[in-house]
Amino acid sequence: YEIYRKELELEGADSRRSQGVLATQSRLLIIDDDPVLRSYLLRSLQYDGYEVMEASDVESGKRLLRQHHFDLIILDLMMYPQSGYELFDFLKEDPTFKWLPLIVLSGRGDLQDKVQCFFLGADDYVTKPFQYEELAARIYSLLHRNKGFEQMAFRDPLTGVFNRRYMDQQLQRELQRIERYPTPITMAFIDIDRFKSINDTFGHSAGDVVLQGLANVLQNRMRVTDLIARFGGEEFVVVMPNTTAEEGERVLGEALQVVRETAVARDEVREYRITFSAGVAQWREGLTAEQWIRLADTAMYNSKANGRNRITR
Ligand code: GH3
Ligand code: MG
Ligand code: MG
Ligand code: MG
Repeated sequence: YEIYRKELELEGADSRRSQGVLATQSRLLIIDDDPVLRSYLLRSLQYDGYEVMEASDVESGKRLLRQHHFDLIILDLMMYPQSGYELFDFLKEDPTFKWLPLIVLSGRGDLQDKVQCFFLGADDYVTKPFQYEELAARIYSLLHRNKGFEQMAFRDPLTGVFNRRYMDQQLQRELQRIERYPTPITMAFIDIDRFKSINDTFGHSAGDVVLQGLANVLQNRMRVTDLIARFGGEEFVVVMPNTTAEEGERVLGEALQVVRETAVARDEVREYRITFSAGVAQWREGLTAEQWIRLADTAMYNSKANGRNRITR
């Protein structure tokens, strides 16, 4: 193949910077029968920060897809014994792969192939010989857009923290991880005190501002590895990996102290002050996600019963 690659010194530095975080968070799969092209692409993409795996035929591509999570596929069409076309049905039939971004990278450039691939589910089509910079930019664009969709699907639109659906999904993953690598993990269930009176006194949109303000405080106080989700109306859940109940209680106590001492939110008219009640529960062997949540929720109710504005373990 005739492949051009400009030296990555000037423009390359720029594109690497913008790909940066996205690349280090993304795993790509190359399915192509040409070993020279594969190793060239593999090295280039790795250089740009991506994690990359390769397959030389459709069957081993499917195997990798079942074993690992991928963020994008680069697929050749002309391969032996099965052509790249054989992968489309496989992808379409499985809900986990259905929306996986797919770029066809093919030596066949005729209109019919292009049109067919797009209707079969490809997101982009690049013909060989190709320029690496263009392929990399197309990869970036697809991943970037997908990330935006993920944000919309997994985030609570009002506060920007994760939604309950995402939290449920992550809890399952965390519990699987802990079975293999046992470490303490603690959950906090947080409920704003007398929130209804904020709505009743100042209006529903003031209540919304307060919810955003509390979400901000939580995001500032927690570690990046902690998962913060809006569980329901004025209830938040924080999942803290590598954290015991004692540590979790202390962290939540510090957050509550900040909330008490400062206004969590302000609008044109006033500043809003609140407190919350929280329950903290460390996961222990045998607990399902639902049971674990119930423990934290029960501890939260004890905080309410004992006068609110406190943390219970
Ligand atoms: P407690 O201290 O016992 O928790 O009292 P509370 O008033 O916080 O509890 P309650 O469950 O009675 O009230 C929760 C209120 O949260 C009721 C509902 O109107 C309000 N709420 C739920 N979701 C939203 C929302 O998205 N925006 C606003 N502004 N209010 C919400
Ligand atoms: Mg080929
Ligand atoms: Mg509530
Ligand atoms: Mg409440």
